[in-house]
Amino acid sequence: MNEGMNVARVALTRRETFALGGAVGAASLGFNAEAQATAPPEELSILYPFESPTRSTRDLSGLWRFRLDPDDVGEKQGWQNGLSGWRTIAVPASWQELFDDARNYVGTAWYETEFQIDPAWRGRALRLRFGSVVYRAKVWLNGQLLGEHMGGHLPFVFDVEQAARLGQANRLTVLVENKLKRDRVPNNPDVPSWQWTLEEFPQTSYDFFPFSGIHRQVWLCALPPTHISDIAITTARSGTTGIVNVALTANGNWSGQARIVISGGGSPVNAVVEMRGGKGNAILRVPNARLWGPADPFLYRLAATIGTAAPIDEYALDFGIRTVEVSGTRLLLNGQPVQLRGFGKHEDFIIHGKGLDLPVLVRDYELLKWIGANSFRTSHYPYSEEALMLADREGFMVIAETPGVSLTFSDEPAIIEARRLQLRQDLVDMVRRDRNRACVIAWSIGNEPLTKPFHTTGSAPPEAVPRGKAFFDDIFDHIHALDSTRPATLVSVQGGPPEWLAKGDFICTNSYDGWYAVSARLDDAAQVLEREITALHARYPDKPLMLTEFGADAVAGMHDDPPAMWDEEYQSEMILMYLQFAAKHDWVIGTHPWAFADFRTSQSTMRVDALNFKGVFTRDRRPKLAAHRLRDMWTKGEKA
Ligand code: GCB
Repeated sequence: MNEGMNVARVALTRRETFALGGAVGAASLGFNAEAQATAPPEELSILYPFESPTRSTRDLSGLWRFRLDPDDVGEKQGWQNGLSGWRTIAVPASWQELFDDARNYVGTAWYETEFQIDPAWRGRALRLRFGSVVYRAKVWLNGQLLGEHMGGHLPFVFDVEQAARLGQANRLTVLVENKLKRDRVPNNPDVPSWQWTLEEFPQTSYDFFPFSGIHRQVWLCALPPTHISDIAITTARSGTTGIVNVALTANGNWSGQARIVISGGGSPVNAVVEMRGGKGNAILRVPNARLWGPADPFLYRLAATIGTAAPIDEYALDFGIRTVEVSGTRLLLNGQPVQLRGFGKHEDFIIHGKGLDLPVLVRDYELLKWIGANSFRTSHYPYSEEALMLADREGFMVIAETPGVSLTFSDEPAIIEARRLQLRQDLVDMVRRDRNRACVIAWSIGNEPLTKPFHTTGSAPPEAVPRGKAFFDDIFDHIHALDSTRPATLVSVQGGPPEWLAKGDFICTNSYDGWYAVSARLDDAAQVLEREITALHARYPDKPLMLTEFGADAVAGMHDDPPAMWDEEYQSEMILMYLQFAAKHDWVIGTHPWAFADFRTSQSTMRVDALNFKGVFTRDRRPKLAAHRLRDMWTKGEKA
């Protein structure tokens, strides 16, 4: 197969919706009319690469070769055929925290590694699965182009059967590029209209560092040629019985018998599924179901097998039985009202940047339990699959957010359309990846959209508000169509156009009275807060409201009395002020102080040491005063 054909095949596979519809997709993926005319092949499976008796997987993480390409000459010079002048990098990790000369670099970089493939894998479906590459990835195996992927934080897969060499060394090359552009999600302004007092370096439209690189594992997977390619589990209750609805997909339009076994509770529950054209459904009833929730995050195991006599493929995963719904101004888990207590977080840590860091993950959940939190939001992008698996086990209720942070609506329609197509594809991938997680109790389609980039001069065009409304109405329709079993929301910013929230199932707002507004005067801030949030509630009186962000920067170790901005006492007082507000209103369904821990952001006059200090833990996870105060309240079960 020649290189051109490979591009079309794989790119269509993963990005078909996005690419066929959009200027960005078509241009960036190098489509031609011929490629579009062929029928798109089947979507490759993005199921997490668990092993089973029929499946083998290898994590290719480790020490790779790395080279910056600031002039974008690598491809022309054939770096995909062998990288010279390289240094060593760790995968997964962000390059900015590793190399001083790349500290603020967001352009093109090349990665290369070599690995062997077991000759016994001949005849199996070979897949290469990337957990997250930020932002654009172009991938070659043994010099053969496999395809491209746009967008960070979500997995993508290539079929490598043609390019792989079994029993020999294989060279994997990845071009990674994270230029901050207007037509991406998140978008960045490339206009030189920054307010001089608010200049940032690197200039982003959002407040976290644009970490770049291969951020999660790269897996090589060997599957049976006919395999289970997707499983969608939804759960309901009828009395004490758990109703488990399973939709099974197999590749190649396979028809035949499948079996599902749910175990882990009392006696196993079985179903036989007749698959037709690659699809099959079963409804299983689990008597006396042990419902998943923060107090008892019980997980069942679902094992699916296709094939009648000898199994053709087996795949198993853990899942929880639970219901989640919005009822009036309440959020109900298993029919009972819940209050969400926790934080907005970041995937961010010293040296690793946004690279998957399992010890930090375990530590963070330990601290969430210590402080009495029951929930968090994956601000401002989808977190690793491991983060959600562990949240399932530990019983944290998660609001899972897209990478749609600080989207703006002052650009020309074609640019906004490119973002809409990217965000729609992100939603498809996020829902496919995470829908079986009990911990995901809601989707957030984005955080703090604005009519124009926050730090720029000039005003937004009058069309910005209606454009944003059409955009978010469409995205809400899309998420509701993809998953009708979870509420969806959009996290607004203090004063953001409230009409953009109209189709959300609950209202989320970030508010910084006492910090960015009414600075230093907490008594006055409390009144403004009361006025603003009750006005937002009055606009949507039939929906619950959640305070998804509020807080103050505090430099650990800085103290004063009376409290003053930047000291630990002030941060603590400001957070308590918001909790007191929440306690007065039964339509407030949750409070997530911003943020869990201090995190890296761009350099600016607003951010000492290029860190956002609103964490109640430091970046290395030591508690500030606010963490102790929250623990006092939350572990006593006070509404907050
Ligand atoms: C916000 C953003 C968050 C920022 C925070 C802040 O509203 O959602 O990403 O980090 O404010 O500290 O300014």
